[in-house]
Amino acid sequence: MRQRVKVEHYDGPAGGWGSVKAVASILTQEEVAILGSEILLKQNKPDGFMCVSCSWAKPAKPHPFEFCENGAMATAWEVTGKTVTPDFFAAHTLAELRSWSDHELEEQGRLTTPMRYDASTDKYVPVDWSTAFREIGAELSRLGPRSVVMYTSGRASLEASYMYQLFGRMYGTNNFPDSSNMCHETTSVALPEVIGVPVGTVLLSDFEQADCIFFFGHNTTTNAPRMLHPLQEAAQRGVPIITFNPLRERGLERFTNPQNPIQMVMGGTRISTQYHQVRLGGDAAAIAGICKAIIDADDAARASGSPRVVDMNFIEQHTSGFEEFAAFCRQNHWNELERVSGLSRASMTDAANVYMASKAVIANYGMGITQHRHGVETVKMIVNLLLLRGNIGKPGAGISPIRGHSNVQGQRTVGISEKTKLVPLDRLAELYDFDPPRWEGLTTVDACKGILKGDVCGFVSLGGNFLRAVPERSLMEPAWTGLRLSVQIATKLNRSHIVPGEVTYLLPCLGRIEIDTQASGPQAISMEDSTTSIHGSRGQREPVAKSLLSEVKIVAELAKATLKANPKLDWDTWVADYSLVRDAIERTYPDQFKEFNRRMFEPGGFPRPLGARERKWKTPNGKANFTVPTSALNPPAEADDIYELMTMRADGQFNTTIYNEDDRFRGIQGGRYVVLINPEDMAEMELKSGDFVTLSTAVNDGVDRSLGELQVVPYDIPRKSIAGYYPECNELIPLSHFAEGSKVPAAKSIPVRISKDNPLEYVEADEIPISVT
Ligand SMILES: Nc1nc2c(c(=O)[nH]1)N[C@H]1C(S)=C(S)[C@@H](COP(=O)(O)OP(=O)(O)OC[C@H]3O[C@@H](n4cnc5c(=O)[nH]c(N)nc54)[C@H](O)[C@@H]3O)O[C@H]1N2
Ligand SMILES: Nc1nc2c(c(=O)[nH]1)N[C@H]1C(S)=C(S)[C@@H](COP(=O)(O)OP(=O)(O)OC[C@H]3O[C@@H](n4cnc5c(=O)[nH]c(N)nc54)[C@H](O)[C@@H]3O)O[C@H]1N2
Ligand SMILES: [Mo]
Repeated sequence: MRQRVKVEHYDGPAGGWGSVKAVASILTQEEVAILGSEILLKQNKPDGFMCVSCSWAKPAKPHPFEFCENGAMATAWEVTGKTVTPDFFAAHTLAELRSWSDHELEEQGRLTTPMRYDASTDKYVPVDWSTAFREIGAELSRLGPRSVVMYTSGRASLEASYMYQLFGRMYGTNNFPDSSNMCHETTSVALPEVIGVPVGTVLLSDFEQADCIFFFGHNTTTNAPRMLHPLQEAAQRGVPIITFNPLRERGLERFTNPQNPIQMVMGGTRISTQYHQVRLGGDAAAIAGICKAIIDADDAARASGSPRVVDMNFIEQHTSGFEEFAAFCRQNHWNELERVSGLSRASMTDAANVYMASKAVIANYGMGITQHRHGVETVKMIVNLLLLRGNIGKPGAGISPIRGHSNVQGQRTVGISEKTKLVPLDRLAELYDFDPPRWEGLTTVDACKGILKGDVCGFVSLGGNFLRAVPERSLMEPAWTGLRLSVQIATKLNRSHIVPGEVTYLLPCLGRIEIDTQASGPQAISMEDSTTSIHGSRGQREPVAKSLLSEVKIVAELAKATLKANPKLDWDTWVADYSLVRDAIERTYPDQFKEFNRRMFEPGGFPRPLGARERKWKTPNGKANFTVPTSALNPPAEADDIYELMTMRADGQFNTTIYNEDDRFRGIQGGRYVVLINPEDMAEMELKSGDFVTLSTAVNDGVDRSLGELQVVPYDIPRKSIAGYYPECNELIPLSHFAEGSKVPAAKSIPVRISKDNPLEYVEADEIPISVT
């Protein structure tokens, strides 16, 4: 029996009084009212700590409160006074804990003590650190390195990540999937082929110079709220902001800066000047339409002898493939582009007209692009659009993939990758005198396949909640118990910890906001934001428990317990002084991390050099490449009864961490088992608001995937597109359903059928006052 969810239309802007109230309430909930608010003043400041929530850039001149509602929630969640002690584990079997919700598990507080699973009682029992390291080392030594996966979630520092990948490579594995494999890997695969870098090209300063900004598939409102500040400034300068999203996301419509009293009274700034509610997966077609309008205008200009619309100087000097792409644009038919994008020709032409009138354009995008079967080609379509008018490698312009986790991009930079070509293996071999493995490692999807087949026997997790974040839950959870070894390095209890393997350890670590004291004194760590800028971060708070170790220390001890001694590398001196790890990173990547230790606290961070930013294209042909999509532009399903489901984040969550059950800006409160459907589709299916339905995945591969008791919420969403929440809906995603080329699970386009449940009993949600009207 599920609690009935409360649905009310939210009319307020993003930010505003609602944000202030939400911050106050999370500080109270996590029992950090006084301390927490002091801590918040240090958030994202050059002398403070870098937020543990999103990866958005940190300005050189921060606001007095350089944090957002969601960043404050993430901070409170980490510095909470609540703790999970051995008594807690003595009181609950894992079977019992598996019946708890994601929220209930993490809400218990911070993990404090290393624990080992005891199968005879089905409980975790305390273990001392040295025994844990010794036993894990022995297990790893027995397992073949190819059968071990070393996962990373994008929060660990550059220092811990560099050491982790070095440990793994010395052990003999390249199996380094990380959360990026479920996230922006699509970007990391698409961009190198077309512009020669795996990351975005914009800097924060470009937002001040742009005269047009595009947004594809990102919910900035909750997932990178601080980005609303530069957007608001741009909007106030009159910069057109053109958004493509099936949902009308609040922050991309209106934003009130909660730090500005006048705005708080006046009601905020309009953000998007055009808002196009594209069909799920319809972006490639929408961009093809915009490009068609541009090429048509350019053809007309050429015919009449007027100045060209496309930037021919740039195209001739810097690119390849323009003529083929232009031919592709001419040959597409408007009625087909309209059908596939779900937009009118007029909408696509409106966007094209603004684009053509602009001199410096930024294109931002998020999971609404990367988590689709054709995600790689859609990213390349965004690049095509930018290249037409030379909008890469000049001030105010560029491509801006908005990364997820606060250091996910940086981890890839320092060698966490299953793709050997992205890692300087020769350099590592030379520096540390060993033979790194040369075979390609496992992606997240391949790691899951290996676990299902029994080829993967050991799983080490540096943070994250792998089992809850991946597709195919109904097969993955039973298979997980077949692991010989599961080692979970974590701050908070989650589902991946309570589905045990044969030998299972739960190792609690310091969070980024905590003071990390080693032999040489308190240590700083570093990370890279979405705009390739590197920032130092210093812990501010005494650790919640004395027994916690830092991630750097845990990785070093695991390495020492597993590997033979290496005269070129002394793990203990690195642990004693993290600046030595940064020196090692600099030696490995001398161009990227020049004078790392000296520069790491520069206000605004120091940007890594990036070829594409200087129009140096490190592609095989030395050019920026226009590409023609090889697949059809992702047309909708033929069958009438198949809907496309996207699984998305709510306001009250950070990935699998569920702070609360509300999605404030979408007006949904008190529950997450909902499905958002267009009212006309509802009428056709004879569904009423509040009915309960079951979704079943429409893939015929012999596996039955369905999820019932989802409450129907009528919503302004294109027809045949529906929406539910991640991670609740993850069991509907087949493992084989991923982006071609990048293997990112296609979590935004799951083909499903909808059937009505029998009338259910339900309870009303508690009366929760709606925060802003
Ligand atoms: N507070 C908070 N911050 C976070 C996170 C969090 O969970 N909470 N997660 C972090 C992480 S790891 C990541 S990767 C990012 C995720 O941030 P987002 O990239 O915003 O991810 P989602 O919330 O999944 O939302 C995807 C957005 O894409 C839209 N969308 C879905 N399908 C399509 C489509 O086909 N076309 C278009 N144009 N739009 C589409 C959805 O309506 C939604 O607005 O945020 C990071 N920041
Ligand atoms: N259906 C669907 N599935 C998705 C997505 C989607 O949009 N839809 N999004 C995908 C995306 S973009 C991502 S990035 C992945 C996220 O996948 P993960 O990164 O694996 O998951 P998180 O929920 O971010 O991990 C939360 C856990 O990290 C641990 N943790 C937090 N801070 C620290 C720390 O400082 N150190 C350590 N060691 N541990 C810490 C805590 O124990 C917490 O429970 O999920 C993916 N899965
Ligand atoms: Mo992500």
